[in-house]
Amino acid sequence: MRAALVGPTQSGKSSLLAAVAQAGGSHLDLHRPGQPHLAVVKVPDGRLTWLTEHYKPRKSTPAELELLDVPGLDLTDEAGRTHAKSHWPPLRTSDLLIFVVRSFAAESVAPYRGRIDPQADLRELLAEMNFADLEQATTRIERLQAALHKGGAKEKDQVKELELMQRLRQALEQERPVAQAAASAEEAKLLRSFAFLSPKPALVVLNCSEADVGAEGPAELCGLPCLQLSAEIEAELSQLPPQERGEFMADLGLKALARDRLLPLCVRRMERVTFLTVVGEECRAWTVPAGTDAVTAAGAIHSDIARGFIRAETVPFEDLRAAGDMKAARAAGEVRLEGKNYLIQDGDVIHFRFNV
Ligand SMILES: Nc1nc2c(ncn2[C@@H]2O[C@H](COP(=O)(O)OP(=O)(O)OP(=O)(O)O)[C@@H](O)[C@H]2O)c(=O)[nH]1
Ligand SMILES: [Mg+2]
Repeated sequence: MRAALVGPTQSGKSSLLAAVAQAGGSHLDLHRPGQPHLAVVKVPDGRLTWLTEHYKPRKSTPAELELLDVPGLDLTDEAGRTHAKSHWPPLRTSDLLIFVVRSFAAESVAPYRGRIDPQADLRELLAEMNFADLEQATTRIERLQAALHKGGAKEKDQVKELELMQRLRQALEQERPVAQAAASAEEAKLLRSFAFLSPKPALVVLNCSEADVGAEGPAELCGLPCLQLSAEIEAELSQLPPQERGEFMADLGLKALARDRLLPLCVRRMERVTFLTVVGEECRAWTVPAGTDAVTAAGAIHSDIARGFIRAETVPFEDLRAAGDMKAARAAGEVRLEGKNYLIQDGDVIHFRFNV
């Protein structure tokens, strides 16, 4: 799971990355020559916390998420835009884009384009993603046309792909969703293989000034879910010992840290579900794409468990908590025996039975 922080210059991306990583005690890698900063962060999950307190295992392993901090995009001139393109590859390999725009004003931090307008900044970023896809599609169309001109054994496939790319280009020009260009599941798969930017799941962080901390902020910006927070305040909070954070947060009217608000939302936006396991001395949270079946989920743990799959003993976390423990949940008939084709639901606590 990988998410990338993307935004105009000086919007607060690096401050946010540092805050989220430090608050969770995660490693922050700022020295990756030629590559964006990276933090591998632990996704906070109250269900895992409950299981850990209940079972007291030696090890408690949360799901992890890679956060990339891409250098700010300066799209105000051609040189900036050319440079911005060098950042597309890490965005293409990300599963989620987090657009960071600012509404804070500070004399020492020059605003992008000389004005504070987060909505306009976001519109510009979205248009740039669309434009990057348009360029990619156009390049592909030109290559296919050149190849068709020469003829060859792959001609039939190339004609089909050309038609798809032309439909795609039309969709992008009309600002329609990329997925609409695909006429079949096969075409949808081919489109996905190009890792276009505009169809990626996304959310917005609105980096606000200190005065707005604790206020709700808009729920959406340009149709994307939006979290309002102050990267600077969060960075300060993350440097405090955890036991001292509560008082400061109460003063600021903050109910939760950026880390606790942002990371679970990232997982949801990536359309992934979390299941939990308690095996031996370890409680662990795993995430898989929504719609994953039990045998595939078992394979995410170990290929042997998928190969020797017998059944998945499954109980929804809330039912387990209500029952008090596994024994009581079993007695109440809450623990189901599911087969290979069962689709994993968010919050399932699963014990895989297998035989190899
Ligand atoms: N007042 C205020 N300043 C902030 C806030 N967030 C970041 N800053 C300051 O703004 C400057 C830029 O912050 P960064 O986190 O480096 O921004 P960035 O988006 O990573 O910048 P680039 O990578 O250069 O695009 C720093 O001096 C921060 O201290 C905020 O919420 N309030
Ligand atoms: Mg930065």
